[in-house]
Amino acid sequence: MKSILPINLAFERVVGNLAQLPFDEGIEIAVCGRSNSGKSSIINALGNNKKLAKTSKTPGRTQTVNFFTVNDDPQTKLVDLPGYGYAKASKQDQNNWAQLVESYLLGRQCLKKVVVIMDIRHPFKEADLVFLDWCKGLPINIFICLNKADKLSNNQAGQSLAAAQRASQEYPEIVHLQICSAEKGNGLEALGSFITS
Ligand SMILES: Nc1nc2c(ncn2[C@@H]2O[C@H](COP(=O)(O)OP(=O)(O)O)[C@@H](O)[C@H]2O)c(=O)[nH]1
Ligand SMILES: [Mg+2]
Repeated sequence: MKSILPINLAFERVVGNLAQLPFDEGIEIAVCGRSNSGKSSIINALGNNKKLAKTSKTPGRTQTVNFFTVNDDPQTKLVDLPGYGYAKASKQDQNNWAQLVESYLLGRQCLKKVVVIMDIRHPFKEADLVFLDWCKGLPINIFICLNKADKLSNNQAGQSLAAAQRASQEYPEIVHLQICSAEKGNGLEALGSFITS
């Protein structure tokens, strides 16, 4: 079977607040997750381009939303939302994040799919639940990536997946949980089909 990867992801625009969002049209697929879970690394691995999104060892505080067109279709966009759950972020930064992301999620008609990146060693943390609770009842499908699987044995990864599956029962919008590694590249085909299908 022909691989679905890499996806052609082309940077389209960056916005710093909701007033700058493009028209609410076409299809948007949002990507979010706790800072340091590997969100940028996954986007770069999907696009096979290390320059698409900045990766870092220290969690950043960027509160911007980056748009990428998917496979040259100007009506289909991957939306890189700012990460959450960074313990050292100021209250002000956390409030700004919450306002931006919650308003985007709740107000966006063209948002059809959401990808949540979690570190497989720490899935479904409090900050993830806050985010998933906002998604409750929205007409979207959610795909969960349990990333950094290379840090665990297959057995440990399986246990983490089972625990994550139990936690996900609270969220009917979650359609798939996938063990993956941005570093090794495994598990990304399924994510690629979710994004492009
Ligand atoms: N071992 C391993 N490290 C990863 C993986 N994905 C990301 N990382 C590392 O985790 C750190 C944070 O990654 P980044 O993509 O910047 O996370 P973001 O804050 O969620 O965008 C970086 O040091 C990455 O190299 C993975 O699959 N395996
Ligand atoms: Mg990042």
